[in-house]
Amino acid sequence: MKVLITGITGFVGSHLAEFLLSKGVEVHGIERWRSRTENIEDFQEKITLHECDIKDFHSVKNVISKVRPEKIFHLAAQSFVPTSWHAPQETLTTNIIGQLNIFEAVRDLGINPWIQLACSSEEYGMVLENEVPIKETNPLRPLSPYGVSKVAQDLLGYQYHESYKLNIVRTRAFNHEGPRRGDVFVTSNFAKQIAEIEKGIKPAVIYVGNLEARRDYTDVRDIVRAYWLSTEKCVAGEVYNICSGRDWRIGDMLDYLIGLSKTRVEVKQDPARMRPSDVQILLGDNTKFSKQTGWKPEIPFEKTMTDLLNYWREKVKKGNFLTR
Ligand code: A2R
Repeated sequence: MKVLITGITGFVGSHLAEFLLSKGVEVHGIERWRSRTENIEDFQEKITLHECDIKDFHSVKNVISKVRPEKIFHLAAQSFVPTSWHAPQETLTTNIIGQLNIFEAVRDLGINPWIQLACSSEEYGMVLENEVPIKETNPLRPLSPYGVSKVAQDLLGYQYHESYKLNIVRTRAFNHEGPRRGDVFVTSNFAKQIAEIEKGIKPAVIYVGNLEARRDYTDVRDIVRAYWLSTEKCVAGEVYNICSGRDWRIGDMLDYLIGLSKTRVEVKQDPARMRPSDVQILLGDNTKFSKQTGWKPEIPFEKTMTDLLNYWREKVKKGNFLTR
């Protein structure tokens, strides 16, 4: 089995690569010339990297033509919601046109690999109280350019399956966390701040945004197992929520992290960390995916948070500060 992972240098891609290597799969991935490779450095010699920017059709077609993968896990994206406010055009181009390039390359080459699309719970956007837990049939009311880009990726996947019978499976993952999460994401940002405070290199104050929002968290290692299963057991053209079905208030997640540390910290609101329009609750219903694949999350969120904090403690100890 030969697979291609776009976004292999990122948070999810690196975990997926490790998971697939453990199953004996031949793993290929794409990197850009200035990609940071620290997420994959522990196993880089076991994978094959190809230089490619998904915005460039020729580059995408070249790689797919060379690898001829049986499965493509399409994870490459501008993945950060707040950045999508500052750079909406870049977000839409990378996420939508980048994916279009993959579809068109596959069509041009006359191959039909399974293509898993990393769609997102951010597509649901504004969710009414009586709509939780959210099913796949819920209306999509995205509240950020990122959310809109993911709706477009999702629907483009649907359309290319319907029009050209491409073996596309769409997964809408809710929040996923764990070691290697970029420090712009809230769980990782809090964990990093705590590790820095413990080390004494930052005053004992944690800056926070909206603590009242509620999120459905799953460990990234459960998510990548789900992505694999989606290409093994799901129906092409269909869309599946991947989530734990349990929500956490962000403030409670922060209290849990602080409780893992012996250091006393003060929590302060930072207006710069509030989004122009935030999604108040994202709680998913994973029934469709669980029934189809037998998947359920195995790693408790408490372990995810502990592993994340330990990851940052290690990084801070080495003086190795990852930004994103
Ligand atoms: O920034 P890089 O060069 O390390 O690569 C990132 C890659 N990427 C691209 N690859 C090729 N051409 C591009 N134009 C391009 N733009 C970005 O996507 C990196 O390997 C990956 C993004 O990694 P993270 O930001 O860590 O995202 P994460 O959390 O792994 O999300 C994976 C997927 C995304 O589609 C999200 O939107 C979705 O799951 O939630």
